[in-house]
Order: sequence, then C-alpha cells, then structure tokens
Amino acid sequence: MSNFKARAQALLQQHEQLIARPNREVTPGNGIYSRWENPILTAEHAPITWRYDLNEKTNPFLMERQGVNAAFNSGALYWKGKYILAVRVEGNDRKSFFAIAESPNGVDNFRFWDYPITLPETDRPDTNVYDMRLTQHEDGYIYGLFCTERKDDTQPNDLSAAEAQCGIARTKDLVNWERLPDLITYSGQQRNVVLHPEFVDGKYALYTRPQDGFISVGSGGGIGWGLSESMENAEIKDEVIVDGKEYHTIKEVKNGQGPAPIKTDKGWLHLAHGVRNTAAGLRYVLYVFMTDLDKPWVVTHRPGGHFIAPQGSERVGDVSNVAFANGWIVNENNDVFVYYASSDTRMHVATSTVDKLVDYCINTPEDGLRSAASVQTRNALIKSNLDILDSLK
Ligand code: M1P
Repeated sequence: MSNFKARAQALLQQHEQLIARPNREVTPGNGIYSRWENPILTAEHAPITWRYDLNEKTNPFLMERQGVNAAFNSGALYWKGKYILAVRVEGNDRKSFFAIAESPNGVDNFRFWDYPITLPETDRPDTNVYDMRLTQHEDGYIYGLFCTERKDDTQPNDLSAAEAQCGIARTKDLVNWERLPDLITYSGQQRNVVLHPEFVDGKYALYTRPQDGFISVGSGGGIGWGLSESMENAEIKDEVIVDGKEYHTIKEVKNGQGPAPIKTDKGWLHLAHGVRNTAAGLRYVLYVFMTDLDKPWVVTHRPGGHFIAPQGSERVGDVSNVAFANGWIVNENNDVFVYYASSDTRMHVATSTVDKLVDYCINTPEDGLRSAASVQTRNALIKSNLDILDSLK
C-alpha cells in the first residue's frame, strides 16, 4: 500500500475512533446535574474531508489544507428523535461558520453532517457569524439567531473596531436556510439575541443584550426583552431589561441569555451566562433563573451564584476561563442536556432533569449581595443539618 493511502487510512480510522468513543457520566455529581467525562465535540471531530485534500495528485504530502481551530458555542434542538447541535466551527483563519452535528443519545457519537450550513448573506456581508440559538417556533419554522460581526466603518483606522448585530435565518429542514434581514433595535449593538418559542400577545418575543460597544456593554447590558410584529422585518421598538448586571455578583460586567427557555408547569427555565472581571481577565460562568409562565419577562426565581463554572481542563483554551452555553435540549422523558462550551474551544454536555432544575431554581437561596447575608443563609442550612445529622449516622 502506498504511504499516501496508509496515512489516509490512519487519519480516517483515528477520526472514526474519536467519534465513536463512548462517554461516561461523572458520578456522584452535585445532584443538580452530572458532567460527562469527554468533551462531546472538539476541532478534531471535524471531518477529515473538511481539512485534508485527499487527492494524492494535488496533495502528495497529505497535508492538512484547511485546519479547524475550534468547535464550540452550539445551538441545540431535539429533532426527529436526534440530538442536534448547530456548532460554531472556527477555521484556522479565525472565521466561524455553522455546522450541524447529530447524536443518537445526546452524550456521545456526535457526527457532523457532510457539509457545513450554507448561510445566505444580506446586502451587507457578514465578516464573521457565531453563536447560533435554535428555536423551534410555534409558527412552524426553526429559527437560527446569531451574532453577525462586521467592521465598524465609522472607525476606519481602528482595525479592532467592530459592530455586533443579530442575524436571523430560518429553515424547515436544517439544510436549506432562508436569510432574513438583521434585527433592528434602538440600542447601539446586539449580541446573544434569542427567540422565545411562543407568540406573546400575537407577536414574536425576543431576548436581547443591548451593548454600547463590541466587547463592553458600557451603560447598556443585561438580558433584555422586546416584541416584534414579524420576523421577515424584525424590529423591537421597546426593549426592557429582564435580568440586569449587578455589583459583586457573577454578572457584574455583563450577562446574556443562553438558549431559548424551557417551558415547565412552574414557569420558564432560563440558562444564561454571567461575566465578571478579574486580574486574570474576564471569567464567564453559567447561571439559571425562572420567569413567569404568562409573563416570560418577569423573573420569579433567581438562584444565587453560578450553575456551571469552567473546571479543570475546561479552564484552558483560546479564551481561557470561559463557560458559555447557547443550547440545551429537553427530551420526551424530561431529561435535560445542557450543551456548554469551555474556553471558546470545545463542547461538553451536562445532564439533569426538568424537575431537578426547577427544584434548584425554587430552593437555592438568592444572592444576598453582602458577605453577612451569605453567612446568615449558610448558618441556617448548617443549623438545620446539625439538628438532623445524628439521625443520618
Ligand atoms: O469569549 C467569550 C464569549 O464572548 C462573547 O460573549 P459576550 O457577548 O457575552 O461577551 C461572545 O463572543 C462569545 O462567543 C464568547 O464565547
């Protein structure tokens, strides 16, 4: 066998082994959710056909021609009994694109479809697109809302000056996507915009994240909420803040809605990220909260602190100390699969149930916003535990 063929076979075999590797739940966990041992998607999961030219005539050294740098921040959808991720794949050229990966069980065997998504552009081409939130809307479409980034032409001399807005596409089959005009809001920039799955007062409802600049939310920020008459020309005229930033909390600098919320009989379950600044740079963690069933813009439960923070090797990557999630799935058994990315590099899953997450929201104390309040809350727990500890021995 030629060297070329032997090397091609080795590459294909190794890739197949990686995809087929079984995952393992890490037990006993914290009772709220279980982490799983292996990342579910990495740059190496990208098909060999996306990276190598497999033609010996044009690539005699069988070199990687178009490297993939990362696979992270994925939207998620339970569709036809399959666990679907709309993955943010980033090439070595720093351009992100979307690609569908599917798994039969939600925790391993995620396999990319043959081609990435071909996303049509608007009249103003996107420089970079990322972080798609998938929403199966009651109007019958699957919507993908994502960040479209373009150079900020008002600052031609600053090559880092960029503008973030919410791009919108929709599909019925996850293959053919119709691009719609970007969302219009009256805030400077937008990122982390998410479509609510149901109509509210006959209108489309969106979670937003207004921001003054590209990185810094400035005087804006918080998870916002607004209604739009249509998605063909989406426009939010009034934006209200649902969940704001807060001094000395996990969301002191900024926050953003993760995926579309999950409907439960106790209210809407939300997953979000919160950001604070440290001497080591920004730290991104995940948190959850619940809103009213009839008024999804009214928060009813705010469990204090983080839900998932980057841990161990998750803490290191292209942008270290980041846990970020824009996708989760609830299946027919009310199992919840939280798809989170670590450090802008790879994807993981944590599993829970609707009942556990509702219990977590309702029974986790709120952040008391002062050390003394935290001690008081903890002392109440300790006292009640000490009273019953002997009965457990
Ligand atoms: O690098 C961390 C995250 O930064 C941004 O999130 P936010 O808008 O809340 O700051 C996004 O670029 C996200 O993709 C990235 O993971």
